[in-house]
Amino acid sequence: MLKEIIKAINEHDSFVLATHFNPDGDGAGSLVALSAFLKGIGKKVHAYYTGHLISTYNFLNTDGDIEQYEEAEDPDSRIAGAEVIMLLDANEWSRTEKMERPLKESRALKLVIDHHPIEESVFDSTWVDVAAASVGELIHKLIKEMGGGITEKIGIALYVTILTDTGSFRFSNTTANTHRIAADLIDAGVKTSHLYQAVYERNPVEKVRLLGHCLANIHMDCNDLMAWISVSQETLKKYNGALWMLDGVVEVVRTITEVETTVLIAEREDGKIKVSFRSRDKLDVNALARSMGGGGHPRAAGCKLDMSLKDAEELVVRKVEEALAACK
Ligand SMILES: [Mn+2]
Repeated sequence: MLKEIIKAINEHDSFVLATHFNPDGDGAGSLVALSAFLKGIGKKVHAYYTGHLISTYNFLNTDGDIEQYEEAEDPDSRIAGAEVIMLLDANEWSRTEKMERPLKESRALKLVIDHHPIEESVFDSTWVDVAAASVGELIHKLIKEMGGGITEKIGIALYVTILTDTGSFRFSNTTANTHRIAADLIDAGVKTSHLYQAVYERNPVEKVRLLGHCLANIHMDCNDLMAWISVSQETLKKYNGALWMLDGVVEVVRTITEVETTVLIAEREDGKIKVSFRSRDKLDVNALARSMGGGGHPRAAGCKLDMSLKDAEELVVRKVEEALAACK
């Protein structure tokens, strides 16, 4: 609960913050905002992520507030020595991939701030609010509760968490409170159109060309209730692209009138298959992803499969077919 998070902050001095592998705008923005807030009240903070922070979000990290785990200086001893560890925008250690072991083994107090449904908590305290559109909304509440101010850096980082996790205030997770928080951030000086451009209009041409390829190769299934795209490493190489460039593709596909579910099936560099599910308003894709070892939100979820791209396509289409039949 929030109270326990505040107590932990008041009673301790050294913090390690972490988020999920390949942080998105919410993961990265939440790390930056919370670490700036904690540093501002005199705490020692290290914030780490694994995987790749896409260059889009570099502008959030000009002061190096968040560090790539493998490139950071001695992160394991900092994790081991921290008094408090906070996991943001995730509620399973495995979502941190290579950081899982050091985080688990640390004797720090372990807290979670998240908005994904949680199955079973292995943490000392969790503050999970599935009604929050972004974890940044929760960080905003935490800062306000503790009497903190919204500095320029915190305001920008929090606004990015909301912008990205609500698809610019378009997704069904957008609430009146989301807009109230956004208004507060604007009052604090956030320049909205500038941030919109920084996040959405800094695409390398390869990403836009790859999007063109994806849109030209949409598969329709389940009586047109399902639209899916499959992208191999070979295709990524052909377009000089990378996996992160597929971010946002499923949301474009979901705009097709009759479609309830859209799925992106993509081959990672290590041969594993990344699957992203989106649904419009019926199918619980969190439950669907969980049945394949993943998870997320009811309208946006994902999983990782250890099989060939072809096998993954067959499995996913069959699973979606079953799930759609069950929810009719
Ligand atoms: Mn999030």
